[in-house]
Amino acid sequence: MNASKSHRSLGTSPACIVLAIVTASFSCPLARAEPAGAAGSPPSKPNFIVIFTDDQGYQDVGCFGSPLIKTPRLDRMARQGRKFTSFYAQTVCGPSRAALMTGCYPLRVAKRNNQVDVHPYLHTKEITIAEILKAAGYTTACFGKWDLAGHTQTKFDPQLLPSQQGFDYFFGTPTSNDSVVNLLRNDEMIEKSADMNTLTQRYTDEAIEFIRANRDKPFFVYMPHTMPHTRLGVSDAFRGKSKRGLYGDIIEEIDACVGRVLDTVEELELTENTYVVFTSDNGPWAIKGEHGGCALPLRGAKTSTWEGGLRVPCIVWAPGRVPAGTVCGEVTCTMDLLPTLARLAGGQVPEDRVIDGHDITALIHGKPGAVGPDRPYYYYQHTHLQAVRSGKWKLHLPRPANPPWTPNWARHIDAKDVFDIPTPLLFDLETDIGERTNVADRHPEVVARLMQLAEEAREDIGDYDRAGKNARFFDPQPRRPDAVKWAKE
Ligand SMILES: [Ca+2]
Repeated sequence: MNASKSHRSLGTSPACIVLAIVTASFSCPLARAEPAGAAGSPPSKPNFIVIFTDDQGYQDVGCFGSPLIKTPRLDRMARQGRKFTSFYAQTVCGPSRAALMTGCYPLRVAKRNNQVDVHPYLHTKEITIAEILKAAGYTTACFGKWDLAGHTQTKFDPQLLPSQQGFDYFFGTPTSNDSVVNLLRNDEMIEKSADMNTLTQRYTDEAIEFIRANRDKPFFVYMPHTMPHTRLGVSDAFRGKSKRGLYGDIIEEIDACVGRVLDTVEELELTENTYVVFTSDNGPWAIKGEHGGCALPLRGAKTSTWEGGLRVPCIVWAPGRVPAGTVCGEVTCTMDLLPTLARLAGGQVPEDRVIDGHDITALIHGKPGAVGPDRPYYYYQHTHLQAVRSGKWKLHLPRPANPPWTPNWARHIDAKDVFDIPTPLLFDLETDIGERTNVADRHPEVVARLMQLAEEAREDIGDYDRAGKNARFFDPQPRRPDAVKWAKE
């Protein structure tokens, strides 16, 4: 009998956006402090569901302030769970997935042939969150957009698909929907040019089917939605229904699909043994106008290292474990999920390599007095370190408006957010979340401290013109030829 069936049912309401990790009981020493199952039930590991939308802006959830988009399920998820308001992803799709999968800055992780493409070819010798959970006894599945085997719908590397990176099951697409979406089941192409209007529901259908089939064993379900990345598509049931155009329709459909997942968790009586996490891979593609999202009150958008580029909405739901209706403003990030889920699962975080993420279990569980990890947060745009955050302070490093060593990202954001930065800019994010008032002149000691932190990152992780000493290279080819090129100039 499923141990979770003896757990108290949560009630009737489904949640909002959830990254759900379903937990059962733990057998490892680290987990002994966790709540035990009901009397007589064997310990079990929690389940995890991570829902990762594409290009959804910081404001594009009702409970994160959207004035027009209705997200009743995500809002309820937040009322039953915990909002994270200083949660960071990366500035674009591929690197953001590399960070989530490995718990590391994208520039640190190994790529095929040591090349740093804009969208990584994630090396199979990297250890993914799925591999860690699989080794801990989990059944693992990915439903949606992978984007770590090549940013192409046809010429991707089959050796780098989810099946080679720790996932038992895959239903989804190799990369973004810029052109078409081809669908794979495991390693087999099953459908070309799929109807994008159907994707949100189809990924959800398949994920729910998987959850039902695996309800009696610990599972990790990763749902990287294709939407709301353009080209936009929505089912007829949601088309024209929102007050925010097609983009709003799509968010409202995603919201409903999050609700379907949460309803399934509740129906299967897995509520008290599942963590659901909902978040986005980067900021909104604002230049798409009505087809893009919104990051207000943050500055900037997707591709930029302004807050709007990579600070994303995040909700964690696990009734009975995560305190209902609470908010955490500590600096947290997608990289933290790997060590956190590993801890909750009784899994092993790799010890033979640097992992940037921290275990934020205490923050997720709302442990009294818990504070964020003592670490700086680094803002990379592709290979370029552009800013650093420490506590409430964020420092933008000097740089040209559109550095020649990165892609032409400037065309992706509002022109007023693109300018030369000849001297460091310092912002107090607690009082100035929109990064409007440069206070560098008033706090030279803070500027100096953050400049030093940036230098440490350059040495450790790297920058556009140097390979970091702890960046990983597993192949015989030259290391970071792009860095060699720019270091010479
Ligand atoms: Ca994206």
